[in-house]
Amino acid sequence: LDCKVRQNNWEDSNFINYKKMSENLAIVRSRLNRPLTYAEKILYSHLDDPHGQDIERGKSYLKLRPDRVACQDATAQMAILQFMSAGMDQVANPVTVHCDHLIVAQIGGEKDLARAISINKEVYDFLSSACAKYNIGFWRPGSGIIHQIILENYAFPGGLLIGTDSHTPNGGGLGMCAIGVGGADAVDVMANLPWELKAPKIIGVKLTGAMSGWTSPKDIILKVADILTVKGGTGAIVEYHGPGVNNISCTGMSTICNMGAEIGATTSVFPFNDRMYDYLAATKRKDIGDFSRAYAAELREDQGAEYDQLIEINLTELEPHINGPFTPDLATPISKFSQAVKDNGWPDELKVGLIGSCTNSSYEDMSRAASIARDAIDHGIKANAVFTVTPGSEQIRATIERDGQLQTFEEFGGIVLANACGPCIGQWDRRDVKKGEANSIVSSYNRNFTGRNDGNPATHSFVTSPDLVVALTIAGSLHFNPLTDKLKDKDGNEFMLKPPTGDGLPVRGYDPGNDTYQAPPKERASVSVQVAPTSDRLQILQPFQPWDGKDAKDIPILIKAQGKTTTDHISMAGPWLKYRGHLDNISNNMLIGAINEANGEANKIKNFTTGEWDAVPAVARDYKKKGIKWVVIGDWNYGEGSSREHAALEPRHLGGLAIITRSFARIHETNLKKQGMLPLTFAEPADYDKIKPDDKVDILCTELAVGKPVTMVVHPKDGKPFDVQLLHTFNKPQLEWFKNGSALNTMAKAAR
Ligand code: MIC
Ligand code: SF4
Repeated sequence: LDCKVRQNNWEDSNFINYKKMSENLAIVRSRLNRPLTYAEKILYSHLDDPHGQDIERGKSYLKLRPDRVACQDATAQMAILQFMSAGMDQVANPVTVHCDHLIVAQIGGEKDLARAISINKEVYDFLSSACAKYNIGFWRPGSGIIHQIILENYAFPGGLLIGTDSHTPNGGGLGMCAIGVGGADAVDVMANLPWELKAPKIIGVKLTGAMSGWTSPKDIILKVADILTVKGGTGAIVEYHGPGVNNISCTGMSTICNMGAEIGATTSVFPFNDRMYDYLAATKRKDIGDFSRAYAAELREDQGAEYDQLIEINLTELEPHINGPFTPDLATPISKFSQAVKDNGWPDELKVGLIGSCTNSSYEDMSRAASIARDAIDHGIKANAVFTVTPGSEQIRATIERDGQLQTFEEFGGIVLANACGPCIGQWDRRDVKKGEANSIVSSYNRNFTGRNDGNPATHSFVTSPDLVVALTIAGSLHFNPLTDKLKDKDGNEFMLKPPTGDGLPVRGYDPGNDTYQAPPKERASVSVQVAPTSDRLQILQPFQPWDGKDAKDIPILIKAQGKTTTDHISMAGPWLKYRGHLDNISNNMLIGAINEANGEANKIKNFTTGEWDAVPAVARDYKKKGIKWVVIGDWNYGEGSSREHAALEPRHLGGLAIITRSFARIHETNLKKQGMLPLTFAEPADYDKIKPDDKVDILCTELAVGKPVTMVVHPKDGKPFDVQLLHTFNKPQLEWFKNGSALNTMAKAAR
């Protein structure tokens, strides 16, 4: 373990430190004296203080030293703007930035990319110069989606990575603990502060048997989402193990870990095995594979390791699934899907099938999908719906172009889009249906919240494997089950599609394609980073005001949000992605998707000072101008979905004090704390129902103390005031964030 192996092929001076990790583990072992799960081993081997750290799953806050940080363009802008206010000359730990979210899908890869580069010039220039200045690796637009690039280049077994995107857990397919965070968390690591995480519980998923036919790795996570639901993974790491693991390709394991974000899990991870070794070798990192083999005993669970919850899935019996619409945990096995479509009145015609994205665009995915498309072409038929392909990276695109899958997709009638997020995040100039028209689309993506893909709340979006997307696209209907149903060939003869086949790794190796990486220059002092004061896309951040030290009395409820309130409802993506570097401008989307309990409508709330109904951001701005603080009331799992800290920065910027819910999604709760907001939960979840949208409340902030509830006095419009107890998860240092106005202010204070 003494030898020096580089973390990746791009950086000369960052090494994998298995020696240090095993020393740390030895210290923790002697203290805990029990078998450890693999996820625990990764975390505890990265402790800042293995001797002194409290370790209790679900309780203690761990202080960790991640190996790396990754940011995508839509979140990096805010992360870098915050880092700049810390006043350091370079990042203290390895960081990369990836341009993937800002490319709108319109006509096809090349043209869409060229247009994006010109429209987003200011932002790309900002990111590229900031990366050059602060010693950050920069992946230019066209390089691919962050998680795919991380898997191909940076992930390694046993490593700890944080990324400013909720699907960062994709790296778990290479045995890495890869965790999604908000930008402010990334800034801590960039500035060499330890990164804090509530010690997760560990959910074990034991896999037995082997998949065959139409079943694919995606079905494992679709099934797990069914079992655990969108909030079942909150505060936990999902750790896969058991004999079935060895039957899944490395990229297949990544698919499973990627979509673990949809159950709220902190991350998901697979133990190191030969499939990972093969992938490392295929991506020119055989030395890492060999090094991991030397350290292999620590790259899996100890015998007898205990899980907080255990799920078993027999892969031999697992059916293909389709999840949705509107929520990723509504799972239906393919054998029951047609009936479910009828029972629920979902539109049965399939309008668009979309494959690719960070979830499912491996060589294996593309090869299997192409085998199905080829089968159709051989029978003289093609796609019966619009069909799009988003390659996850330039390397994948170039390789499938060389090996012919890309041509098959085009022959099949498909459009190959840029190597980017595209329709997955509403970057889709969709023209085939009108807004408001009910219709169905099926993708191999991970999320399907209302309006996410095309901004049309009537679009029924389903997620499944690329295999089923292609099969349904051939049929053009949601009533088709390729396992049992026949299709008609060009002469009207019936035939059945052959189950998909495809290589896990390209036999001829990967083709790297165009060079899309910009390494930071050696001489960086002279690089200047420009933010024009007149820009509508970038804005230098101003520090938030510290807490005034008082209780908040008689303040309004800006909105009582009803039902699911995801980060897409709080800070919508799609067209708004363009303001991700400009806090004041993006604040105009604050909560515009949330449903107001008072009228069942989105973006229509009453301004109590005027009695007028208005848009949410407008009312918030009016309160702010009048010096009135406000709160939001929300339901379960508030802030589910994305890591975007804009969902926390916007309410802070527009004068909010507290967000009070039945429960929070992990990343969003931390984001709120970091920006100096109060995320509070009802001690009695039923109290949510007692609050009416036009009540006023007092928040007794002076009661705030670690482990103690906070009182909210509710003043109903008519009737007597009553008290409600609210809980919080602030620890002592985090309370300083609230008092100082933000984590960043706290950091600045410490530096003074
Ligand atoms: C998403 O899938 O929702 C995103 C867009 O990748 C987000 C990040 C963002 O909002 O910038 C995520 O998942 O964190
Ligand atoms: Fe991009 Fe979609 Fe993946 Fe998010 S889930 S990183 S938007 S491809």
